[in-house]
Amino acid sequence: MAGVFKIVVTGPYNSGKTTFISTISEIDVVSTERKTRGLGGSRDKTTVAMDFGKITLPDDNIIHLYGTPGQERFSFMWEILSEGMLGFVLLVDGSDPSKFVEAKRILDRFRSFSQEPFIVGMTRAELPTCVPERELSSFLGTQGEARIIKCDARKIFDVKRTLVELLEMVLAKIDRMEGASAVDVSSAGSSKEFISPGRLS
Ligand SMILES: Nc1nc2c(ncn2[C@@H]2O[C@H](COP(=O)(O)OP(=O)(O)OP(=O)(O)O)[C@@H](O)[C@H]2O)c(=O)[nH]1
Ligand SMILES: [Mg+2]
Repeated sequence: MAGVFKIVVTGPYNSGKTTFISTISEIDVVSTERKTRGLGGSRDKTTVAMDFGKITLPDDNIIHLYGTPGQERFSFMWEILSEGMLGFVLLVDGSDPSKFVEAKRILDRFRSFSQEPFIVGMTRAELPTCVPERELSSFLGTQGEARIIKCDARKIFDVKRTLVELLEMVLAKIDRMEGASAVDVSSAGSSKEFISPGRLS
């Protein structure tokens, strides 16, 4: 029996969330982009509610990808979109340290309502102003908890690698839960047989 698994992609304004989902989604991304108002820069569109994309694995299992809006004023959507997710990707523009405070604020909010695994994808890593991964990791306080990997949201190889690493963390968590027999893992355990990261590659 096929399953549907949900992954959320979040991060500050302009970090690459919509691009990440569009790069890998097999359907045209269902997007709620609207014209930017007074945010500066050369962009003309920003996500105001959500993005939605879909990946069907060869065995008919499906991953649903939900992208959050980046702007704080739409943050009421974050928890709604995260309901039932297996894990999340936090995308951060590594070339713009002025966005790191916002990235940490988003991460803290997500941790306040979710204990699911997450991975940090550092976008714009090819730019000379990009900081080393360890600098972002220490700013976010994620050392030992979550990996940071360079991820150009425009490149399918990078997007796949990020999702595969996250799914491996999800599987490791399910393994730990199964090890702790006192915990009820009935739903998570049944997920495990489906979400083999190898099926993404
Ligand atoms: N140079 C470079 N550009 C990138 C990279 N990743 C994403 N982008 C670009 O970043 C821009 C913004 O991407 P979006 O996907 O719209 O960002 P977003 O996070 O959805 O933005 P909001 O919805 O407004 O929060 C796009 O032009 C992408 O092509 C990267 O690794 N390097
Ligand atoms: Mg967007």
